[in-house]
Amino acid sequence: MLVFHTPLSLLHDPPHEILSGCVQPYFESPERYFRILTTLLKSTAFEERTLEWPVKEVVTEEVLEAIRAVHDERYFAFLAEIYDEWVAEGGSKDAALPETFLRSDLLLEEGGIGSQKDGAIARIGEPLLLRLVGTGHCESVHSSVPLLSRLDDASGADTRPPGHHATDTLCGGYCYLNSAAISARHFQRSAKGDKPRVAILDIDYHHGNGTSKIFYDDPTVLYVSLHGSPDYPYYTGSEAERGGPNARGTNINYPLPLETDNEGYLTALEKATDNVRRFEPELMVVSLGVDTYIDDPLTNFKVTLAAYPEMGRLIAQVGVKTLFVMEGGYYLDAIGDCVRGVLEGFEE
Ligand code: SP5
Ligand code: ZN
Repeated sequence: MLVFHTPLSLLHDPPHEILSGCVQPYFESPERYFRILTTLLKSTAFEERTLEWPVKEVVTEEVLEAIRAVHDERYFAFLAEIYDEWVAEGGSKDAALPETFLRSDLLLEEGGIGSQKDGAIARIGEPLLLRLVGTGHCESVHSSVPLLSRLDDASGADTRPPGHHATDTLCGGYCYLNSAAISARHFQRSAKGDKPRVAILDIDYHHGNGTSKIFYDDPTVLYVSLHGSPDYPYYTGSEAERGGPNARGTNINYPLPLETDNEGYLTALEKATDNVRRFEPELMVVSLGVDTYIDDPLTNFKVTLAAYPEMGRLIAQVGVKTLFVMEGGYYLDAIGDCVRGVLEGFEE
C-alpha cells in the first residue's frame, strides 16, 4: 500500500489546549506524524510517498475546487484573519483559543462561522493552513487526494491535523479542513459520467460531526460512524440521525458504550461494513482514528492491539477502492502499531 505524507504537517504545532479546565500540552502533536510513519516504514507492506513543498503539481485546481465545495468561503476568511485579530485584541501570541465571542457577527449567522471552543489557532500552523487556497495545510492534509485516481485499490495518508470535526463553517476538536469530505468530493468531481457514490466509514473514537453535517442531506455520500457515547462532541451521533429529507438512511450512527471492548467493537464494525457494502460505493474513505485504543488519554474504550488487524480485515471485505485518512489517536506509544495493525489486516 502507498502511504502519503509530508513533513509540512509538522508546521502545525499549537503549544497548548484547555482540557478539563487546565492548560495542557496539545495532544494532537507533530510527534504523532512521526510515530505513525516510522512504525509503518518498519513493515515491507508499505511504500512511502513524500510530498515536498511546494507541491503545486499535485494540488491541482481540481483539488482546490473540492476544498471550496466542502467549506464556506467566509470560513476561510475567518481562519485566515482570526489569529491576528486575537493578538490585536490582546490575546496570547501562543495561540488563539476561542473562549470569547470574537467575530460574533459571523457566529450569529445561520449555522455559525468560526471555531468550537477547542479549535486552537496557532501562529505557524494556521496562517499556513490559510494560505489555503493552494497552499500549506491543504497540501499536507490533502496530499493523497489528487493522487487517488492514480492508485490501485488502496492508499493511506498519514495526515495531521485530523478533519472529521470540521464542518463547512466551523473548526474544532483539532480539525480545520475536513480531509475525508474533501477526498470524497474530489473523487466525485473528477469522475466522468454520473456522480459516483462514496461511503465514509468513520472509526475514530469520536463522532465525526463535521463529516456528518456536510453530507447529511446528500444521497450520494453514505456516512457511517462508530463512536463512544456519551462523549465529545456530545450533541451529535445518535441513532436518530438518519440523514435529511433527500437522503434518508445515508447517515448511520453506532453510538457505543464507554466500556466497549474488542468484541463489542468488532460486532458493531461488522454491521457498519455491511451498511457500506449494501450502499455499493465506488470509493470508501476510512476516517482512521485510533483513539479507540485502551490507553488513549482522551477516551474510554477497552479496545486492545489485537482488534486492529481484525478491523482492517472487516474493512477489506467490503471489497471496494479504499482511502485511509488519519483522524485521532493520542497515546503516542501505540498509535503507530494501531495504524499498522489496521492497514496490515486490510492488506492480508
Ligand atoms: C480528531 C479527534 O479525535 N478529536 C478529539 C478532540 C477531543 N477533544 C475534547 C476531549 C474531551 C476529553 N475529556 C477528557 C477526559 C480526560 N480524562
Ligand atoms: Zn477522535
